[in-house]
Amino acid sequence: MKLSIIIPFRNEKGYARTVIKHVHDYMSKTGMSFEIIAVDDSTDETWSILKSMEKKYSRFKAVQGWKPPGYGKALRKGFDMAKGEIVVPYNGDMCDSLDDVMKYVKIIDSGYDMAFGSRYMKGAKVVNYPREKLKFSRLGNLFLQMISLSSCSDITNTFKAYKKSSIKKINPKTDSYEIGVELALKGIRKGLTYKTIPISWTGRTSGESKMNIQRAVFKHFKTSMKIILGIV
Ligand SMILES: Nc1nc2c(ncn2[C@@H]2O[C@H](COP(=O)(O)OP(=O)(O)OP(=O)(O)O)[C@@H](O)[C@H]2O)c(=O)[nH]1
Ligand SMILES: [Mg+2]
Repeated sequence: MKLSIIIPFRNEKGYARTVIKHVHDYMSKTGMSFEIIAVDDSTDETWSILKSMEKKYSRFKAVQGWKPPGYGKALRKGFDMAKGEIVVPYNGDMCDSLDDVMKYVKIIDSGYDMAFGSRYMKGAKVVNYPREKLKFSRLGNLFLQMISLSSCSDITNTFKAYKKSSIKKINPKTDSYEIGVELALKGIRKGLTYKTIPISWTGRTSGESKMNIQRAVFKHFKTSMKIILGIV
Protein backbone atom coordinates (compact mmCIF):
# COMPACT_ATOMS: atom_id res chain seq x y z
CA MET A 1 0.00 0.00 0.00
CA LYS A 2 1.22 3.47 -0.90
CA LEU A 3 -0.40 5.90 1.53
CA SER A 4 -1.89 5.88 5.03
CA ILE A 5 -3.84 8.96 6.08
CA ILE A 6 -4.26 9.11 9.87
CA ILE A 7 -7.07 11.32 11.13
CA PRO A 8 -7.53 12.00 14.88
CA PHE A 9 -11.04 12.94 16.01
CA ARG A 10 -12.28 14.35 19.27
CA ASN A 11 -15.86 15.58 19.30
CA GLU A 12 -16.10 16.49 15.62
CA LYS A 13 -19.68 15.45 14.92
CA GLY A 14 -20.01 18.43 12.56
CA TYR A 15 -16.99 17.38 10.49
CA ALA A 16 -16.57 13.60 10.76
CA ARG A 17 -18.79 12.55 7.84
CA THR A 18 -17.65 15.38 5.55
CA VAL A 19 -13.95 14.79 6.18
CA ILE A 20 -14.05 11.02 5.56
CA LYS A 21 -16.16 11.40 2.41
CA HIS A 22 -13.94 14.21 1.13
CA VAL A 23 -10.70 12.29 1.69
CA HIS A 24 -12.09 8.99 0.38
CA ASP A 25 -13.57 10.53 -2.79
CA TYR A 26 -10.47 12.58 -3.54
CA MET A 27 -8.01 9.74 -2.99
CA SER A 28 -10.12 7.22 -4.94
CA LYS A 29 -9.84 9.46 -8.00
CA THR A 30 -6.04 9.53 -7.84
CA GLY A 31 -5.75 5.78 -8.50
CA MET A 32 -3.22 5.50 -5.67
CA SER A 33 -3.55 2.66 -3.14
CA PHE A 34 -4.45 4.21 0.19
CA GLU A 35 -6.12 3.69 3.56
CA ILE A 36 -7.76 6.13 5.94
CA ILE A 37 -7.45 5.41 9.66
CA ALA A 38 -9.59 7.47 12.03
CA VAL A 39 -8.51 7.37 15.67
CA ASP A 40 -11.34 8.62 17.81
CA ASP A 41 -11.49 9.90 21.41
CA SER A 42 -14.93 11.49 21.26
CA THR A 43 -17.65 11.70 23.85
CA ASP A 44 -20.25 12.97 21.35
CA GLU A 45 -21.76 11.17 18.33
CA THR A 46 -18.53 11.24 16.29
CA TRP A 47 -17.68 7.61 17.05
CA SER A 48 -21.06 6.25 15.87
CA ILE A 49 -20.86 8.40 12.72
CA LEU A 50 -17.38 7.04 11.94
CA LYS A 51 -18.38 3.43 12.65
CA SER A 52 -21.42 3.71 10.38
CA MET A 53 -19.19 4.88 7.52
CA GLU A 54 -16.90 1.85 7.56
CA LYS A 55 -19.36 -0.25 5.53
CA LYS A 56 -19.69 2.25 2.71
CA TYR A 57 -16.05 3.32 2.48
CA SER A 58 -13.99 0.19 1.94
CA ARG A 59 -10.58 1.77 2.53
CA PHE A 60 -11.64 3.43 5.75
CA LYS A 61 -11.21 2.09 9.27
CA ALA A 62 -12.21 3.66 12.58
CA VAL A 63 -10.64 2.73 15.90
CA GLN A 64 -10.78 4.17 19.39
CA GLY A 65 -7.72 5.79 20.94
CA TRP A 66 -5.81 4.74 24.04
CA LYS A 67 -7.04 5.90 27.43
CA PRO A 68 -6.59 8.50 28.80
CA PRO A 69 -6.90 10.18 25.39
CA GLY A 70 -4.45 12.51 23.67
CA TYR A 71 -3.73 13.89 20.21
CA GLY A 72 -0.21 12.43 20.17
CA LYS A 73 -1.42 9.09 21.49
CA ALA A 74 -4.08 8.95 18.78
CA LEU A 75 -1.49 9.57 16.05
CA ARG A 76 0.86 6.97 17.53
CA LYS A 77 -1.92 4.39 17.52
CA GLY A 78 -2.58 5.27 13.86
CA PHE A 79 1.13 4.95 13.02
CA ASP A 80 1.22 1.49 14.63
CA MET A 81 -1.66 0.34 12.43
CA ALA A 82 -0.55 2.02 9.20
CA LYS A 83 0.37 -0.25 6.28
CA GLY A 84 1.29 2.48 3.79
CA GLU A 85 4.83 3.29 2.65
CA ILE A 86 4.00 6.94 3.30
CA VAL A 87 2.14 8.15 6.39
CA VAL A 88 0.35 11.51 6.67
CA PRO A 89 -1.25 12.85 9.87
CA TYR A 90 -4.30 14.79 8.66
CA ASN A 91 -6.60 16.87 10.87
CA GLY A 92 -10.29 16.05 11.22
CA ASP A 93 -11.54 19.62 10.89
CA MET A 94 -10.99 20.22 7.17
CA CYS A 95 -8.03 22.55 7.68
CA ASP A 96 -5.51 20.60 5.57
CA SER A 97 -5.47 20.28 1.78
CA LEU A 98 -5.43 17.01 -0.15
CA ASP A 99 -3.66 18.72 -3.07
CA ASP A 100 -0.85 19.28 -0.55
CA VAL A 101 -0.93 15.59 0.42
CA MET A 102 -0.30 14.73 -3.25
CA LYS A 103 2.60 17.22 -3.37
CA TYR A 104 4.04 15.56 -0.25
CA VAL A 105 3.79 12.14 -1.92
CA LYS A 106 5.72 13.45 -4.94
CA ILE A 107 8.47 14.80 -2.67
CA ILE A 108 8.86 11.45 -0.92
CA ASP A 109 8.72 9.61 -4.26
CA SER A 110 11.60 11.76 -5.43
CA GLY A 111 13.75 10.30 -2.65
CA TYR A 112 13.22 12.36 0.52
CA ASP A 113 12.50 10.73 3.90
CA MET A 114 10.00 13.41 4.95
CA ALA A 115 7.94 16.17 3.31
CA PHE A 116 7.26 19.35 5.28
CA GLY A 117 4.77 22.13 4.60
CA SER A 118 4.71 25.69 5.85
CA ARG A 119 1.81 28.10 6.27
CA TYR A 120 4.32 30.91 6.64
CA MET A 121 6.35 30.92 3.44
CA LYS A 122 5.77 32.59 0.10
CA GLY A 123 3.02 30.83 -1.82
CA ALA A 124 1.19 29.58 1.29
CA LYS A 125 -2.52 30.26 1.66
CA VAL A 126 -3.97 30.72 5.15
CA VAL A 127 -7.65 31.47 5.76
CA ASN A 128 -9.36 32.11 9.09
CA TYR A 129 -6.37 31.73 11.42
CA PRO A 130 -7.26 33.00 14.92
CA ARG A 131 -5.15 36.12 15.56
CA GLU A 132 -3.85 35.32 19.03
CA LYS A 133 -2.91 31.79 18.03
CA LEU A 134 -1.11 33.07 14.94
CA LYS A 135 1.11 35.29 17.11
CA PHE A 136 2.18 32.37 19.31
CA SER A 137 2.60 30.10 16.32
CA ARG A 138 4.77 32.55 14.34
CA LEU A 139 7.01 33.37 17.30
CA GLY A 140 7.36 29.77 18.44
CA ASN A 141 8.08 28.58 14.93
CA LEU A 142 10.66 31.29 14.34
CA PHE A 143 12.46 30.11 17.48
CA LEU A 144 12.23 26.46 16.46
CA GLN A 145 13.45 27.23 12.95
CA MET A 146 16.46 29.05 14.38
CA ILE A 147 17.47 26.34 16.82
CA SER A 148 17.00 23.55 14.27
CA LEU A 149 18.56 25.50 11.37
CA SER A 150 15.65 24.24 9.30
CA SER A 151 14.20 25.37 5.98
CA CYS A 152 10.76 24.92 7.55
CA SER A 153 9.13 27.95 9.20
CA ASP A 154 6.21 25.82 10.47
CA ILE A 155 7.75 23.05 12.57
CA THR A 156 4.76 22.82 14.95
CA ASN A 157 2.20 21.91 12.30
CA THR A 158 1.70 18.16 12.39
CA PHE A 159 0.41 18.03 8.81
CA LYS A 160 3.56 16.68 7.14
CA ALA A 161 4.41 13.38 5.45
CA TYR A 162 6.81 10.68 6.53
CA LYS A 163 8.06 7.42 5.09
CA LYS A 164 6.77 4.69 7.37
CA SER A 165 10.42 3.72 7.94
CA SER A 166 11.18 7.31 9.04
CA ILE A 167 8.42 7.17 11.66
CA LYS A 168 10.03 3.97 12.98
CA LYS A 169 13.43 5.70 13.19
CA ILE A 170 11.92 8.76 14.92
CA ASN A 171 9.99 6.54 17.36
CA PRO A 172 7.64 9.27 18.71
CA LYS A 173 6.68 9.09 22.38
CA THR A 174 4.75 12.27 23.22
CA ASP A 175 1.05 12.17 24.12
CA SER A 176 -0.37 15.50 23.04
CA TYR A 177 -0.07 18.21 20.36
CA GLU A 178 3.72 18.43 20.78
CA ILE A 179 4.02 15.23 18.74
CA GLY A 180 4.25 17.46 15.64
CA VAL A 181 7.40 19.12 16.97
CA GLU A 182 8.77 15.80 18.14
CA LEU A 183 8.37 14.15 14.72
CA ALA A 184 9.90 17.05 12.79
CA LEU A 185 12.76 17.94 15.14
CA LYS A 186 13.80 14.35 15.84
CA GLY A 187 13.62 13.62 12.12
CA ILE A 188 15.95 16.55 11.42
CA ARG A 189 18.26 15.59 14.29
CA LYS A 190 18.53 12.03 13.01
CA GLY A 191 19.64 13.33 9.63
CA LEU A 192 16.51 12.33 7.71
CA THR A 193 16.17 14.28 4.48
CA TYR A 194 13.24 16.57 3.71
CA LYS A 195 11.95 19.34 1.50
CA THR A 196 9.60 22.15 2.57
CA ILE A 197 6.80 23.53 0.39
CA PRO A 198 4.15 26.23 0.94
CA ILE A 199 0.76 24.76 1.89
CA SER A 200 -2.86 25.84 2.33
CA TRP A 201 -4.64 25.94 5.66
CA THR A 202 -8.27 26.85 6.37
CA GLY A 203 -9.52 27.47 9.92
CA ARG A 204 -12.53 25.62 11.25
CA THR A 205 -16.01 27.12 10.84
CA SER A 206 -17.75 24.54 13.04
CA GLY A 207 -16.98 22.75 16.31
CA GLU A 208 -14.35 23.85 18.81
CA SER A 209 -10.60 23.87 19.03
CA LYS A 210 -9.40 21.38 21.63
CA MET A 211 -6.05 23.05 22.06
CA ASN A 212 -5.32 25.09 25.17
CA ILE A 213 -2.74 27.61 23.90
CA GLN A 214 -0.89 28.24 27.19
CA ARG A 215 -0.55 24.55 27.92
CA ALA A 216 0.44 23.80 24.33
CA VAL A 217 3.14 26.53 24.28
CA PHE A 218 4.66 25.17 27.49
CA LYS A 219 4.62 21.55 26.30
CA HIS A 220 6.00 22.44 22.87
CA PHE A 221 8.86 24.35 24.50
CA LYS A 222 9.66 21.56 26.94
CA THR A 223 9.61 18.91 24.20
CA SER A 224 11.75 21.03 21.85
CA MET A 225 14.38 21.60 24.55
CA LYS A 226 14.53 17.89 25.39
CA ILE A 227 15.01 17.02 21.73
CA ILE A 228 17.65 19.67 21.11
CA LEU A 229 19.53 18.56 24.24
CA GLY A 230 19.24 14.96 23.09
CA ILE A 231 17.29 13.85 26.19
CA VAL A 232 14.56 12.13 24.12
N1 LIG B 1 -8.18 11.26 18.83
C1 LIG B 1 -7.99 12.51 19.28
N2 LIG B 1 -8.13 13.56 18.43
C2 LIG B 1 -7.94 14.81 18.91
C3 LIG B 1 -7.60 15.06 20.27
N3 LIG B 1 -7.46 16.42 20.42
C4 LIG B 1 -7.73 16.96 19.20
N4 LIG B 1 -8.03 15.99 18.30
C5 LIG B 1 -8.35 16.16 16.86
O1 LIG B 1 -7.19 16.65 16.23
C6 LIG B 1 -7.51 17.57 15.21
C7 LIG B 1 -6.86 18.93 15.50
O2 LIG B 1 -7.39 19.42 16.72
P1 LIG B 1 -7.99 20.91 16.86
O3 LIG B 1 -8.83 20.98 18.06
O4 LIG B 1 -8.59 21.30 15.56
O5 LIG B 1 -6.71 21.71 17.16
P2 LIG B 1 -6.24 22.91 16.36
O6 LIG B 1 -6.15 22.53 14.91
O7 LIG B 1 -5.01 23.37 16.99
O8 LIG B 1 -7.40 23.96 16.65
P3 LIG B 1 -8.18 24.87 15.59
O9 LIG B 1 -7.23 25.96 15.27
O10 LIG B 1 -9.40 25.37 16.27
O11 LIG B 1 -8.53 24.04 14.42
C8 LIG B 1 -9.03 17.61 15.16
O12 LIG B 1 -9.47 16.69 14.22
C9 LIG B 1 -9.43 17.16 16.57
O13 LIG B 1 -10.69 16.56 16.62
C10 LIG B 1 -7.48 13.94 21.16
O14 LIG B 1 -7.21 14.04 22.34
N5 LIG B 1 -7.69 12.69 20.60
MG1 LIG C 1 -7.75 22.41 13.76
